[in-house]
Amino acid sequence: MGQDNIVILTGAGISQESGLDTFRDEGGIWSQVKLEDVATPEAFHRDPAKVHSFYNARRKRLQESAVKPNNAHLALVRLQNEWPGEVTVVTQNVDDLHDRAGTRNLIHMHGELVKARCPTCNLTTSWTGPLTVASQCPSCRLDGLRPHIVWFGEVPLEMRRIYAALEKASIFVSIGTSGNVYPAAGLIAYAHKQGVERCVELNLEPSESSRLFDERIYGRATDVVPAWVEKLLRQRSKSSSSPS
Ligand code: BV8
Repeated sequence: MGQDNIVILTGAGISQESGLDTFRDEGGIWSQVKLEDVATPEAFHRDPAKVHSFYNARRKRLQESAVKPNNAHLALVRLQNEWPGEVTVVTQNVDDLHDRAGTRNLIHMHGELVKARCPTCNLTTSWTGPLTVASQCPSCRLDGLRPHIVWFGEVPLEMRRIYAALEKASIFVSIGTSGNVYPAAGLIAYAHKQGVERCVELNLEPSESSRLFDERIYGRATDVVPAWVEKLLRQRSKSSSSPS
């Protein structure tokens, strides 16, 4: 049964107004490239240069000055600062906009664009420039470094920590995700199973699992997320000041 904790799942929609493409919207990333060619271990084995070039371009875009955290990212930091319980943010996004906004207790379940990983010694290291087939691991000195990204067919990161956070949450919020990719898309079902009392969807449009949410608010993330945070904090301060 939940305590006064919140788990927030975010997807590409929260970063769209910061200038980053989503995946499945019209003109999104998966309409520009086939995911089988760039986001699977098989693709990396077959053509590492092509996979590097896909992620190098996204890493470069992320570091352009126009790309920065927006008011939705910042509203979640406000919630963390003002909410009395624990607020865990689980992101499917590989961008670093939550980090730059100052989010704490953040889980990057699909990895991070600004890191590289050595498949030989497993070192994960900060990597802001391009990766090539000749990029060497700073620890074991072998080449073959890969982007620190969870590809299709690989197990997402920190799943135990995510499930544990949901087991002691009373609110689950899903923001800017279409609900197509598992296990992230299954977290709403897990939240229900754990008796999470309030499940909220904030998105531009209904997701694949919208019917499972108790509360659904549709609009741009920079509008609906700050407004929802404000409403939640106001409800909270009213209920804590009213006599019991
Ligand atoms: C796993 C790499 C086992 C990172 C990504 C059937 C066949 C084969 C496989 C499967 C199958 N069924 C399930 C699977 C498993 C598979 C899967 O789910 N496939 C799907 C496609 C069917 N999953 C896996 O392989 C995962 N691994 O299952 O391992 C396991 C698991 C647990 C425990 C034990 C074993 C691995 C998944 C790895 C995913 N990696 N890509 C990268 O390059 O970035 S996926 C990719 O999709 C991104 O990472 C992204 O984060 C993720 C989710 O997408 P969204 O964020 O939702 O983005 P999308 O574009 O879809 O939606 C955006 C939404 O925002 C829209 O709704 C839109 O309306 C809204 N929006 C737009 N603008 C705004 C907005 N909202 C608000 N404001 C706006 N301005």
